[in-house]
Amino acid sequence: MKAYEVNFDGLVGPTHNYGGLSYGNVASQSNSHQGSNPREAARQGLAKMKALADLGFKQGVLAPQERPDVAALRQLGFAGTDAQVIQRAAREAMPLLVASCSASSMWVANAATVSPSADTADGRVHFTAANLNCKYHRSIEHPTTSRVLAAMFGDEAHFSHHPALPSVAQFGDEGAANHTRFCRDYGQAGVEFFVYGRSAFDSRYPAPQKYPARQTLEASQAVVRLHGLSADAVVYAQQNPAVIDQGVFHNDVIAVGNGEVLFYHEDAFLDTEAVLTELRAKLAAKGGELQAICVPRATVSVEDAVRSYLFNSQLLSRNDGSMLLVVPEECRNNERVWTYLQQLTSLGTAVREVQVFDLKQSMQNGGGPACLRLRVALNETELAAVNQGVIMSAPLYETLLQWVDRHYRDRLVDADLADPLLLQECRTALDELTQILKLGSVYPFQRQP
Ligand code: SUG
Repeated sequence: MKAYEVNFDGLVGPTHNYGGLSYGNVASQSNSHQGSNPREAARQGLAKMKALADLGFKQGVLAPQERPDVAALRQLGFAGTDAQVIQRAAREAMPLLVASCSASSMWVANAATVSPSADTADGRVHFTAANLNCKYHRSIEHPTTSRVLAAMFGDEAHFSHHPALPSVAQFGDEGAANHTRFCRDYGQAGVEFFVYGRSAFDSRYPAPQKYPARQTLEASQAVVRLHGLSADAVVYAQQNPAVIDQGVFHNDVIAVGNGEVLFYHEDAFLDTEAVLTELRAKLAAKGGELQAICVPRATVSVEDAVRSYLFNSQLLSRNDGSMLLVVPEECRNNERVWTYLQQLTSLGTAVREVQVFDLKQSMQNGGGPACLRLRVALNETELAAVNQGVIMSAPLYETLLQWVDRHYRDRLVDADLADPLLLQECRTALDELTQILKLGSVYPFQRQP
């Protein structure tokens, strides 16, 4: 049966702002408290979805979350009406209000880890929502993420959903941003590659000195067990702690894979040779041949990789077997990276074309093309079982564009987050969105008695 990789892109929410909330994420830190443009951010994301759908790639959309998260603020002791909760938080603990307003759910590569049915013991597609427990503003995402994923992939004959792992640092889980699947064909059994930053229970593993390692080995192992993956189809690799300390907070900032191709920076992993040997052997046992494309540090430094987000690109398979690399505009603005990219397409690898997208609003918070999408490999039957309301089409694109223009502000600064009207605007917008995408009642405000 034919199978596809479907990219579900996170729709940027109406409170998109630059909160400076992610220590260890260079862009988030350096653009802290600048004014943002939520409308532009959502439009940039939609333009990428539309362009890729027009090129024939299967494309879906993942809804944003209710923000400000008033329930989260109540849990922290702010009481009264919703407006009073927001205003009290603004007066007494602005950083908490900012965190409760983050539109960070747009980076859906962190929403969950997904294993296709060809890899799992029970032949269903498995999803584990990521606890994202390293950052408070992200740790509040997973309950709604789980409801949205269940509303999109509701058919239990084909889809199995696991709640987030225990929300403690020892099981820190950042979802698909640290997970890559290699295969010969999307419908065939493949090899799942789990990259972790540290071990929580074994002090023999080195750890970064400066910035946090968000993903633990133990979290990745738990996901492997939950999804029913067999040992011959799994490879673990430790991310190089030195690159985490240079701002590589997720593996998808330094490597990307698709099909039989791994595109990675020379400094991405610890013990790279052993990792490649294991990947090559396990993929070969599944009938595939690993194509490892290494970018040497002498050509592109880690600093250039972090600035340009060269590796936070989407590697997309075209019908003729070649691949398209989708990169952010920042790659064109970096001379060394752009020179490299111009050579890449003629190196004789599967990568034949590079397309550039302007995603500046998201990039300024450290979210490039790959952060904005969750990949779900589906066969034709599974694809037909997905809630069709979330599959991108020309009419859906037009509807969403008009919806954004109707409801989103074009400028947001910290002071605006204290405006209770913003909460009403968001709820009105999201209520309408759940009807457009046919999601049912997934948001807390829709579920209150
Ligand atoms: O978790 N930024 C996100 C960016 C996530 C990128 N995702 C992947 N690499 N897959 C993060 O650090 C910044 C929010 C702020 O500062 O307002 C933020 O959460």
